[in-house]
Amino acid sequence: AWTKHQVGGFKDKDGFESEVVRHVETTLARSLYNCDEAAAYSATALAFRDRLILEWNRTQQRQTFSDSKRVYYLSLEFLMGRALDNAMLNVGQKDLAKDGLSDLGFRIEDVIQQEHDAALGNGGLGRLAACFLDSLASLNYPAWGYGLRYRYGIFKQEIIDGYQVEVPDYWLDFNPWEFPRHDVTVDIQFYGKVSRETNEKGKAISQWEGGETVKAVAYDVPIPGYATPTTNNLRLWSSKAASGEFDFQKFNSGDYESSVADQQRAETISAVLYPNDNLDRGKELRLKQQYFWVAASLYDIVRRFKKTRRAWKEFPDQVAIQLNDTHPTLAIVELQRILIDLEGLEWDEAWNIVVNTFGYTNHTVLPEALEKWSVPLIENLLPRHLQIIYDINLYFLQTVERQFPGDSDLLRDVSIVEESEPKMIRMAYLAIVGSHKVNGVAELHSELIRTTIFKDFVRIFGPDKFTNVTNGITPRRWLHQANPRLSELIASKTGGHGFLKDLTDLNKLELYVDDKEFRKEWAEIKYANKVRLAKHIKATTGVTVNPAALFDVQVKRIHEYKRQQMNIFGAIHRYLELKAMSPEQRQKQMRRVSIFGGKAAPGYWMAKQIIHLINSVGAVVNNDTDIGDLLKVVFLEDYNVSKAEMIIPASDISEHISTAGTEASGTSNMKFVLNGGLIIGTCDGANIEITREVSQDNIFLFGHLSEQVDDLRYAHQSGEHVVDPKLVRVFEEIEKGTFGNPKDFSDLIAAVRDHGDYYLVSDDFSSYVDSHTAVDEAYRDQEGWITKCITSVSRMGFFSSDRCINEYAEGIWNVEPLNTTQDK
Ligand code: 26M
Repeated sequence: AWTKHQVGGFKDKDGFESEVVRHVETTLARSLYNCDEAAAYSATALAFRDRLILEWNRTQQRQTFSDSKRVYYLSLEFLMGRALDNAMLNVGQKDLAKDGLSDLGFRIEDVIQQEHDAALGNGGLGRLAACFLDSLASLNYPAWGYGLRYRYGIFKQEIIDGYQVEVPDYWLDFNPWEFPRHDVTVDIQFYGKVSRETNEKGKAISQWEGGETVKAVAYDVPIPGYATPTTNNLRLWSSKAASGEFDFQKFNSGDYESSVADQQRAETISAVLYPNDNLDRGKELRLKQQYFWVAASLYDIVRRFKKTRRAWKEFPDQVAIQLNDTHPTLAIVELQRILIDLEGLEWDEAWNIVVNTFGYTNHTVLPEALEKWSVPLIENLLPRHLQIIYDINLYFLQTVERQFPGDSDLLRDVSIVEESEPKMIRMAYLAIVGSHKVNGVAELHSELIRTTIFKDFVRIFGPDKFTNVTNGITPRRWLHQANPRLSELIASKTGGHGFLKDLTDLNKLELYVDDKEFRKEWAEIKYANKVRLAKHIKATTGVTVNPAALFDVQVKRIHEYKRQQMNIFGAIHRYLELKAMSPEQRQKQMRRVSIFGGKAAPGYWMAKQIIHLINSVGAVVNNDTDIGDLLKVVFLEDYNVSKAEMIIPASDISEHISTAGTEASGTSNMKFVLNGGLIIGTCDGANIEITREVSQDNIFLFGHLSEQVDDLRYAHQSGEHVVDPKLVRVFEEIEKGTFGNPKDFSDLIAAVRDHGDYYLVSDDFSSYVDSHTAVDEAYRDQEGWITKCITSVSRMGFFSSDRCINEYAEGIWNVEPLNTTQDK
């Protein structure tokens, strides 16, 4: 069995304190007298880091000696958030650290707050990767994450005069969680040209020559599992100028400037995370990032495989590579290139290895997010890869032609090369052809990819290649860490913290749903979480909110398909209804706080208008003395992982209201319910499976179904589009200037009224409003509400990312956990 001592934790509180003091005095070169909270954080982080390293090294040794198959999770995004709290909880020593820090004169909460989020991601896709790393380590899978070490993560959002302003996120000033591996580097080639030679055996050999070289340097981040010694590795690549003779001469001959310019150009590759979410812009630097990261990672993986001295055909028995969306699809081409050009394998043998190695996860059906790269761009940057892509396509289309003779429409439709001007490479198609499994991230989404965007590939490859793995979340961060009091309460009823390792244990709670004392504590915890959020709202926006009001939360990236515009139109509608009431009538209404948060991609005009409208409505409503605390509207600045940890446990109801068929899964929906909040949502993504688990009675569903969406859109385009009368009233009020200059919001209104209402805001508006009325009525019955919340939490076991990772391991990777009890 695992004990604290085994994971190399501190022997006792004194042991911890003396390590903190040592780091303050030596590593940080400060005296205890001028040790502020920032220094206390640094020293605590360094002390825990030292502990993690020992287990990390042991884990790597164990995995190497056991010779077992490893999983490599390739993701351009890892939205990790803070590491210290997580590390303390995972090694089971947060209480000890709390006492130790208190002896030194610090409150642990304040120390934790000093840490800068590691925000190397945009939203759901990046956070999913982070939850997966936690589960992989907690379940003892031999697994590595591979990503890019961006110098700037997702921008910080400031709200100035109601508008979003982007501020660069320079997060690397002090990062105790990474270890530079200056000895682990890979030279990455770009541009150049391909020459063909014939070798002694008369075989044609392609060689990629010339061009420029950039150096990839590895930075390793330890990933501790919960209550296990397993500490896996996240390897992030940083770009650097390759110091060749050429640069040296330049520098020596006094050509400093161009030498420095070369250096800067190289470093630009890993400089910044692209801030788009669900949008592809086809920029050359993005393609460079992708190849740089993929090539470095594959070189590393191949190098590790070669040390085993196995035959190449055993590669897929040792290596599983998962592609987090199409962003790493070039890995398929790169591995084929390594095998045929560098290792001398025959095409078919190599291709077999490639296909058996890769799995591809699709995260979106939105057409604007499906990656395509122009042929001239690839040809220039990666000339040999383009040739290989053409060959992959040729062989693929030949098999299609044999299977469906004469179906030239099909050939055109499934071709990896789109015959446009310029020609484009369809990355999703390349990923499908080069993988043995393709999965969607929730049942509806997986069904949609099988029947719409990838339907032709189901005909060609058969249905078994396409599968579903419904997303999940780590209960360690999203319950134990974010909501410690609720975690303790649950532990007290379910027989300890076992539910954090097997979340289906939550079902034991259903026995206590009528337990008075338990219900009271439950309600107190929710209230305390709301008080904490109310303080944050006051401190950051100046708005006073009543913690007894219903907290209605929508926090996620701002996107038209997620329909924050519908939410704010709904809030305006509520405001108008309240205004129209007599004071006596008003007194009977439920109090609401409408809470928004989320970043808009910097170039996304409509999303920025939505933010501005929310803030403009807040400015009016929050200062209307007729309304008081019956309605408040707030926009929380700079939504990120650590803010989510505070906001989610404080919600009564959260909004997951995407147009049916557009949100692949959603994962915050799971986090909210796990923390004792209810959901208002559409029949979309994982909402559907949440409903299956918690039952229809415990969720507020509304709106049209995904099957109806095409017909509705078609009707909008052909006939006159009639806007819902309540929405018309909302538009009138905006256009009257009630919320400031109506011109600022005219595009938001026009999208619904004049441009076909692509996201069906009007079609769903009345059922949305009705659903909110149902929420009010349900909340009026506080006892009934608490019953719904407890029942829902008890049924959330399915949504652990542990379940999800086990499904990948069994159905896609064919890997098993590694026993950790053997070693001394
Ligand atoms: C693409 C090209 C250039 C720059 C950026 C991108 C890009 C970045 C992120 C495209 C898509 C990105 O993320 C998509 C995403 O986050 N999808 C979400 O994935 C979650 C995890 O599976 C799901 O829960 C969400 O429903 C889905 O929207």
